[in-house]
Amino acid sequence: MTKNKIWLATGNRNKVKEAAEVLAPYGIRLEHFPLERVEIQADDPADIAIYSLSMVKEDLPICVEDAGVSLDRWGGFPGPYSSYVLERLGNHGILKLMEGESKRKAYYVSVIAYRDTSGVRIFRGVVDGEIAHSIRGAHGFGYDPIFIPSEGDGRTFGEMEDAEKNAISHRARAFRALAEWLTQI
Ligand code: ITT
Repeated sequence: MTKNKIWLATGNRNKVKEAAEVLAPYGIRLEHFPLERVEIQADDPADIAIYSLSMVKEDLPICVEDAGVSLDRWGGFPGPYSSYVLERLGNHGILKLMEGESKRKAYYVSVIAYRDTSGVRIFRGVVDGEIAHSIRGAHGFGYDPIFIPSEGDGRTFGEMEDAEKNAISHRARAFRALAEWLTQI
């Protein structure tokens, strides 16, 4: 059941761009399905993604991705509240709350809920890192200018080209897992 075209339902074009670049080498084309997601409140991003996916009634091979950043020092917050926190505080506000804090470990999580005629499947990706002391870089989106991946060279995702972020990002890992599953069956 190899698929060479799938849809990503999202209101965020950056996600589509990043995911499309990851899927292309597998011969899978990604189409944008514009959707302003209504997000339920849940601890597990898989539950949030599955709910959003259930709102899409079209009979297409389609997925929803729920992502977020979690800070160890804050017990995993904001996690599923990442959009809300970014909207209300912005990266400046987060840095202000983190002022003087030496424990800055964080991780990004991406969870994809994918549906086709065989049902719904979940794919996950994680990238570890830490919160920077200042906002750096104009690439990427969201939390990227304050997130320094552990596997990098000290730059934030905001300071990296798309391809560099895609080599190690949570989203790339989740979409590679999806692509491997799609091309193996
Ligand atoms: P959709 O819900 O429409 O897919 P969104 O941007 O709201 O788009 P999420 O709910 O998955 O997506 O993301 C939660 C927040 O985390 C949101 O503020 C994003 O900007 C941020 N975020 C997600 N992935 C990110 C990434 O790779 N880099 C930086 N910030 C990210």
